[in-house]
Formats: sequence, structure tokens, C-alpha cells
Amino acid sequence: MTDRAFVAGNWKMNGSLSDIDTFSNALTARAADISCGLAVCVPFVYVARLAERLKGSDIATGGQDVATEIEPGAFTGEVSGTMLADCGATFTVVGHSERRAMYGETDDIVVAKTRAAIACGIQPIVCVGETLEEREADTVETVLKRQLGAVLDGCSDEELGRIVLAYEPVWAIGTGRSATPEQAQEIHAFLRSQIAERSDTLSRSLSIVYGGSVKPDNAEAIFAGDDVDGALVGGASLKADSFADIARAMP
Ligand code: G2H
Repeated sequence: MTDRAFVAGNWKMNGSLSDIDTFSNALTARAADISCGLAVCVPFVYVARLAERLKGSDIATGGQDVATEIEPGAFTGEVSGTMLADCGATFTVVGHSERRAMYGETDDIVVAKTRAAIACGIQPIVCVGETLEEREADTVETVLKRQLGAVLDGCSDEELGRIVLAYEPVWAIGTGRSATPEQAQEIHAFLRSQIAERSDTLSRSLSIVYGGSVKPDNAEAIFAGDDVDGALVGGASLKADSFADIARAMP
């Protein structure tokens, strides 16, 4: 297993305080034989509770978004990286396709959120990925170059060293239709080559994880790709059993 190995859960808008307690108890009990990095990204309101429950374990807590602003102020409904850190989070998802598609997040906003998270000591899990229409129009590389290029252009080398990149083809999200291991490896290699154009060292150290209907029964095959460093897991991260099984599938 490389140092890049990382599996994160993304609960999306699911869960309750009681689920956090049940899940954290079950996951900590199953974590002993998991050697990759682990994080669980939950709704903001549950971050503090999860961090408290995971205290003393090697499992990190994360949010699912972050404000572009760092300083306190009149930004109703927003949650800053400082607040996330105050609640015990060390990661957050940024630029998930659901936020890009449903909440109008542009590449510029994704860059601003990425930088704001890092400035607050939070590692952003930055998501990129093409839609089905973009794949069928054969524009996958153009779309990914644009999304990743914005982050590469907008961040310093030091900032880039703090990010985890998640490749999430939109057509594979929550659909039960995962990318094939070959498709995932091909795109991850492409993303790594784009990063290498900026810095060889960075391309060797940066974790690129796959997201989109990862389950215990397809994780091992997906993880077989040399450039696939782990997963961002949605539905299958809601239960500690399936999340732990996926993390255990990391070679
Ligand atoms: C992709 C993924 C987690 P799921 O969004 O970010 O969700 O595994 O449910 O497809």
C-alpha cells in the first residue's frame, strides 16, 4: 500500500445523531486491520459529534462543503473552515458534482473554497468529473482539464500538496453503475499526467481517489489500477460494515 491510500465516506444529506453514534462505535471496532487513511464526511451539524466519537482513533472527520470566506461575518447559512476545524474536522469535500449541478458552484468557486479550506488547516477532497453527455460527446479530457486546470492554476504548490483529488464521473454517482476498473485507471492516469505537467513530485504524492457507486463487491477491482489511490464512497459509507469492507479492499 502506498502513502497515497485513502478512503473517505461522503454521507451526503443522510444520518442522525444516533446514526453517528452507532456508526462510529462500529467503525472503530472494525478499523484495527485497515491500513489506508480513513475519513468520514458528514453533514455540518454532525461534525462535532462524529469528531468527538472518533477521538483517539486514526479515523478523520470531515464536512461536505466550506465557505469561501474565512473571517466571521454576515454570510447567513455558511460554515467556514475555521468553524469546521473548531468542531474537529480535518477534511472537507469541495466541488462535489451535486454542488456544481444543483447549487451553481463554478470552477472559480471550487478554487476559492479549496484555498479557504487549506487556509483553515482543512484538507479539501476536490471533486472533478464529467457528465454522461460530456462522455458521449467525447469531451471527457477537455472537461477534466478545465476543472483540474482551474485548481492547478489557482493554488500554490504548497496548497496543492494539501489536497486529495476525487474523480467522480457524474453518470456513476448513486446510479449503481460504476466506471469499469479500466475506465477509472485511464482517467486517473490522465489526471496524474496533468498534475505532472505542474510538478512531478506533486503527481507522485497526491492521492487521486475514485467515486461513483463504489461498493464492497467492486472495490478490489477498482483499486487494482496503479493510479487509483482509494475511493470517495457515498451510499456504501452509511454503514460501518460496508465502508470498512471497502477500505479493507485497498491493496
Ligand atoms: C459519488 C459518491 C460519493 P455514491 O457522489 O461522493 O456517491 O458512492 O453513492 O455513488
